[in-house]
Amino acid sequence: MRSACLLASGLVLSLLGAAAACSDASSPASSDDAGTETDAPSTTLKDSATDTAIEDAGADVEETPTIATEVEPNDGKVATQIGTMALPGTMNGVIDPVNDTDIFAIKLSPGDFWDWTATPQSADLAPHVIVFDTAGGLNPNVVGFAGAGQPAKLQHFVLRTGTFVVGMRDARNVGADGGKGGPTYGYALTAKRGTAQPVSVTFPSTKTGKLASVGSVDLYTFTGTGGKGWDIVINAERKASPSTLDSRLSLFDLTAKKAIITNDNAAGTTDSQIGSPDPAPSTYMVIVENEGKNGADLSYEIQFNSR
Ligand SMILES: [Ca+2]
Ligand SMILES: [Ca+2]
Ligand SMILES: [Ca+2]
Repeated sequence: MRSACLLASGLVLSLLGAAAACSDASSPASSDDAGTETDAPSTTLKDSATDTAIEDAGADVEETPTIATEVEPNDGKVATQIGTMALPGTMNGVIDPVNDTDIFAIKLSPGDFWDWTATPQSADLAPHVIVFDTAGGLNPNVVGFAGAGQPAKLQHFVLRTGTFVVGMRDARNVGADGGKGGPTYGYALTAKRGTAQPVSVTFPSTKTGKLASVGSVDLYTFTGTGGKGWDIVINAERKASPSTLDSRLSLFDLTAKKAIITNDNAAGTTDSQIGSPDPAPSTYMVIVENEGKNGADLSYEIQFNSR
């Protein structure tokens, strides 16, 4: 049901709800052109204390990382209480007092690939980082987390325009007031441009893979399918030796710089599947993500099937 997938529009609802990404389970790839996207009005969220001169640096401009320190209140409960983080860069903050949330507006563009790392400053913090679209569009939430004292990794291939924020919490406070936080719960949250290194595939073929962490993605790329319709199928829960990966699968047109489709779950499974009867000839990126919380075994098989 599509409506159940849309993110709540309120910041707090979006954050706490961590709603599932939108599924267009059986739609052909050519049909997903929902017109709900808007450019992020970032200037309305600007925090002068952390503003910098390189806010609008594009990929073709040399980007100097910005180092900043959070300014409270930034819990995101109202729109004026959101910080700003310039990318690439590092935000230094503290989960303090207990159950603190730190929310920063960020500017992302379709086709961007960002590597996030949330490094705790002591063994107290179990870092949890989330990037989501407060406009309630079709961008799925992306999440990375780690145990106390360990760095949390998050890779984010940006699918669509949106009004994005990044949020920091203690993982044990997510979904409930876990009572974690205090002056020793400091973190350094860093965003760098990642280097997409997709595996080239042709149809038909089958690959196996394993995400490096709960917040990691795997990337595949293909150019055209010889005019044939196709299906891309993940088997994780359904593979002979089931894994704990709860996959999400997206398709992005690298030539048009445009997201085509995202699927969380095919019918009757947490595995994902996308397809098209009449693909446009172009070069595509296939993004395999994890939407689950169980990182015990993130292995999977991915089939690239011709119709
Ligand atoms: Ca804080
Ligand atoms: Ca805060
Ligand atoms: Ca899934």
